[in-house]
Amino acid sequence: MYEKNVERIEEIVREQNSWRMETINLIASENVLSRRARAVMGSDFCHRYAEGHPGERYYQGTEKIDEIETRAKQHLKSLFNCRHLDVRPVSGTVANDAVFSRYIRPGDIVMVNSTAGGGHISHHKSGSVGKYTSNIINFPLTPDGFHIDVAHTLDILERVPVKVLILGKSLYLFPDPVKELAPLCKERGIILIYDAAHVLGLIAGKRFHDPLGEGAHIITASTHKTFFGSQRGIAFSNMKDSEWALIDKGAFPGSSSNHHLDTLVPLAITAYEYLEFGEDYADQVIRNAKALARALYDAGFNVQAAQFGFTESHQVAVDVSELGGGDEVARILKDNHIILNMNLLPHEPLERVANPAGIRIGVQEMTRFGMKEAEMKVIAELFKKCLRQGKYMGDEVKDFRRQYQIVFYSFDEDAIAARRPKAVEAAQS
Ligand code: DSN
Repeated sequence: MYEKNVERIEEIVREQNSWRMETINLIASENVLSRRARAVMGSDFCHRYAEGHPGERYYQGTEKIDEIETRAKQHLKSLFNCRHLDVRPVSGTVANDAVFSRYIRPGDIVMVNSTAGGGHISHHKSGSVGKYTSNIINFPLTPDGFHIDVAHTLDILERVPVKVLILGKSLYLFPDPVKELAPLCKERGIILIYDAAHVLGLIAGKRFHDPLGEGAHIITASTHKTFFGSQRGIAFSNMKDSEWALIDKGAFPGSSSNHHLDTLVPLAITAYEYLEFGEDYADQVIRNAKALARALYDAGFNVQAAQFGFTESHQVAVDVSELGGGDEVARILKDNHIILNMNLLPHEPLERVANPAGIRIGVQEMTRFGMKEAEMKVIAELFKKCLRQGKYMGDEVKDFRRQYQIVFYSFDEDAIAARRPKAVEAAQS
């Protein structure tokens, strides 16, 4: 009786798979797995449990996942140059909760990036931090809105007994000031947490700043934004073993029991891809973001932070209020097969959240599909035709995107073949 419904679900998945390969995806929090990483999902591991740590499980039959988890941890630790790392949180928000629950008590004062300033929902009253305290204050921003005002922040920290700072955010153009704030945090015993969800792949590729090296106490992140892994979370630190034991308990049993082995397996593959290709990829991501920002600016768009070179990350922020606002613009672009999201800009009131002035653009996924600076110019031209000239460009977008189907920075066969120098190909034919 319900078989037709099953067929419809299967059909929707097929539709999604082919439609997404014909869109230009610029959602800043997404990325794609390589074919080889994706192919290991749906194995027997999708049925299994493995609480605890490799070799110290609460279930029998975990030897195989023990080896995979051990390898994933070992290589992620070397990428992030840290002593402790937990791969068990099943998302970035779960990683945040595992950590916040250890440090924040009722009444504690926590300082975060505001929502309009780009802060993540889990840092706020309605999210994870709000479960533990309601004393949440925002970092003051410089007039451009994309930087924390360091002098003002240090002044607040001198006067107000802040217990925890949470740096890192979701609208993230320039590195937050870890090295400027860490010395005072150390002196005062303030816990400096850095949420690297958006920029993990740039940190691993050594093309952003190094928040752990600069003095952050602990890093949390999701593993699927600029870092092109499966959808999971991690936490890592160089803290003392005795303190890490608390975080360990925060991850399990504090915020999860089984840790979804099916998505852990591709993450182990991604770690190897990153060790081999991460620096080249991160380099190209940042080049592409700068190139797209410049091309949009030259096409007449109100690209933010022009005076600072637009961006140092994978993101570009554009004020589109003169074109109807973020909601309207994101819808027009979607109708043309270009996918991104509306975004509050710094200094906008929260009431504008349903149609904010901004759009947020991330270039990491298109970079993984092999696009470079020249392609960013094409994308800016498509924006101009859709948004400034009111033309339907959907067919052109699809034709353009169909040329970029290989997932680069991977060990996929087609990526390897495409990288091979022409002379080698000629010699083999
Ligand atoms: N809110 C997501 C984003 O940045 O898109 C992250 O969880």
